[in-house]
Amino acid sequence: MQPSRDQKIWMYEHMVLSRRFEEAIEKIYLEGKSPAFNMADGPIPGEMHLSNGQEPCAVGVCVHLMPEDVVTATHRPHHQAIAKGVDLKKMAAEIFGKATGLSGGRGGHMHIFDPDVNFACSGIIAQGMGPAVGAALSRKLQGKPGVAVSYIGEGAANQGAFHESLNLAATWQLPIVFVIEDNAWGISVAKENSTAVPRNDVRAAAYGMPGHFVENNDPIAIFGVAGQAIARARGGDGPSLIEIDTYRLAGHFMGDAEGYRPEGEKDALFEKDPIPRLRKQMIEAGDFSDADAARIEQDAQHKVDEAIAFARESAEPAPEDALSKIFV
Ligand SMILES: Cc1ncc(C[n+]2csc(CCOP(=O)(O)OP(=O)(O)O)c2C)c(N)n1
Repeated sequence: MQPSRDQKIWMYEHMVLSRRFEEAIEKIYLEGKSPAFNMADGPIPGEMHLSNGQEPCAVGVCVHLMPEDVVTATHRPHHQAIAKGVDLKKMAAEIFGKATGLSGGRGGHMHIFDPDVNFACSGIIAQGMGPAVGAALSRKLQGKPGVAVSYIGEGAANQGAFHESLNLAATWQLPIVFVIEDNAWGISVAKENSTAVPRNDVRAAAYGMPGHFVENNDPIAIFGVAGQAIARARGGDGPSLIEIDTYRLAGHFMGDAEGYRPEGEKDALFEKDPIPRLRKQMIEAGDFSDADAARIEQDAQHKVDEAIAFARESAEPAPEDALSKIFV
């Protein structure tokens, strides 16, 4: 399955939008933090996990999704949220902890929740898998259209929730696709030190579902494999698992000294940055011109500037409102 020109342009637009958004967040995160990385200070409080480099995993899958489809994402959620169509202004405001944010500023960057586009994420790793299975089950039982996509990192694939979710999804033949973004590191722990098998796609066989592996962080290859898995789910043929070989260009979180990386790893990763790679590939294929690509990049920057301005100008939640929208 190959993407159309329009689909490739959509993927490029959303990869660039995600990258520009995170570049802005990365700069602002450091504002007013004293000492540096004091999580309580500055316009963006709390931890910050950037997904720079992992954008292909978001666009190659979400380009196939409809508004009624559900995505549950991880603690590193910006690329997935942007590809699922979460409102950028409300997401920025949520990250800034503002009253205009998606959850009134109560969730922050690890808890982006947007019922308008059926998107949720969590700071608890593998937490989204059970709710994604539930969303898929509800669609099946109610005879409604829609599939669920559950994103996790390769470290989270060792959680009990992973195995329980795959088992139920296969037992009930649910319309769901599990997507593992293998960025090689779970914080500072290399995959080979946490996981008994080199590739998680083989684990799918234990649950009687197809397992796929996509090499080289390639959005076009991800498009093909994800298209097949999502079509299978939509057609009532049950779940699939996809593991994607990807990489994060940043640390695990803002402030990570990254001493665990072998020397030269970072430089090598930047050399295969998927955004310039796709740009070059699309120009060579005649999908767009250099000027078209530049326009897309300017447009993304403009959207990001607007979203950041909205977040900065929005009011803080009122103190008397602190306990509203909180469920215990
Ligand atoms: C249940 C649970 N245990 C531990 C943590 C702490 N923690 C946060 S991120 C992380 C590593 C996650 O690695 P991976 O799933 O590979 O995702 P990545 O950070 O690489 O995107 C851990 C252990 C957590 N958030 N939730």
